[in-house]
Amino acid sequence: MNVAESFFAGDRRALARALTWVESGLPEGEALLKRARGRGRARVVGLTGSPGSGKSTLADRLIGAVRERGQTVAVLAVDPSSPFTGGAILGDRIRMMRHHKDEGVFIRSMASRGSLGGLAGATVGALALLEAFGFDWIFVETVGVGQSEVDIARVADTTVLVLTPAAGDAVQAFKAGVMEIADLIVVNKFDLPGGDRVVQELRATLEFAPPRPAGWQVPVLTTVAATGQGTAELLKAIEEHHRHLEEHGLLEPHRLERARFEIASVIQALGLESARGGDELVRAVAAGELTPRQAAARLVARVLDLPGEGRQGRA
Ligand SMILES: Nc1nc2c(ncn2[C@@H]2O[C@H](COP(=O)(O)OP(=O)(O)O)[C@@H](O)[C@H]2O)c(=O)[nH]1
Ligand SMILES: [Mg+2]
Repeated sequence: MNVAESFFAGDRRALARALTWVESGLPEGEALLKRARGRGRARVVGLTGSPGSGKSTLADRLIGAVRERGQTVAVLAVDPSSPFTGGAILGDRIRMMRHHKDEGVFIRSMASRGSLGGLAGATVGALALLEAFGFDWIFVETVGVGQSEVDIARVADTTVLVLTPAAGDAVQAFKAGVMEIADLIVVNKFDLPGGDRVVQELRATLEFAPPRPAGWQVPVLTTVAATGQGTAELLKAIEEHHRHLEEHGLLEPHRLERARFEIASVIQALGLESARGGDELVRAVAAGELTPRQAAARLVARVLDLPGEGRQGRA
C-alpha cells in the first residue's frame, strides 16, 4: 500500500508521513489533502494562552477525560516561538507522554514558521488531515501572542483561553485581542493565590464585551491542571459550546472560515516568496518606472509560474 492508501486505512505512520508532507508544503501533501477533505467530523478545540499558562498540562488532562469515554483525540501543539530550538515543544511532548502508547491518542508538534505555506497554513492543513483520519476530538495548542495564533484560534470550533492568577495575564490577553475570540475562559493554576480576583475581573470585563454569535455567554471556569481539578467541567463546557454551535447552524460557517483561512495563508506565503526575488523590479519601483502594484503582479505571476508574463508587458 502507498502512503495515501495506508492513511485512509487508518495507519498512524501514514498519518505522520502525510503531516510531514503538508508541513513541508510538498505536492504529495496537497494531493492527499484534496482527497481527505470533507471527511470526518472532529470537534476542533483551540487552546490558547501565554507560554507556561498550563495549556499542555490541560490538554493532557482533557485527553484523559476524552479517553475515559472511549473517544479518540489528536493534539496539535504549535509553537511559533521556537522554530529552531523546539525547546517548548519537547516540554509539551513530555507532558503528554503518558498517552504515548495509547492508540486512540495522537500527538504532533509543529514548529514550521517560515516553510512554504507558513505556520498558519500548514497548521490548518494538518487539521484537515487529522479530521479526515477520523479523530473524535482535535485539540490545537497555540501560544496566544501573535496574529497568526489568534487566527488559528479563530478557525477552531471552540476556542479556550487559558489564563492564570498571575497579575497582568488577563490584561495581556485583552490587549492582544485574544479575549474577543475566546468562547470559554479558563483560569488555570487556581491553586495559586489571586484566582478569585482574576475570575471576578474577567466576569466584569465580559459584561462589556461585544455580544457573541447567537447569544453565547462566555463562561469563566477554573482548573488546576496539575491535579486534574475542574477538567471534567471544562470538557462539559466545551461540549455545551459545541451544542450551541450545532443548534444555531454555526458549525458549517466555521468550516468555510477554515478553508478561507487556508487560502489566505497561501496567498500570504506566495507574497513572501515573491518579495524575495526581483531586484530589477525593486529598482524600477524606486525609480518610479513601475507602481508597487505592477511590480507585485509580476513577482507573484513569476512564483505561480503563470503564462501571464506577456500580460505584464502591458502593465
Ligand atoms: N501550580 C500549578 N502549576 C501548573 C498547573 N498547571 C500546569 N502547571 C505547571 O506550569 C508549567 C507550565 O505548564 P505547561 O502545560 O507546559 O504550559 P504551556 O506552556 O501553556 O503549555 C509546568 O511546570 C506545569 O507543571 C496548575 O494547575 N497549578
Ligand atoms: Mg505547551
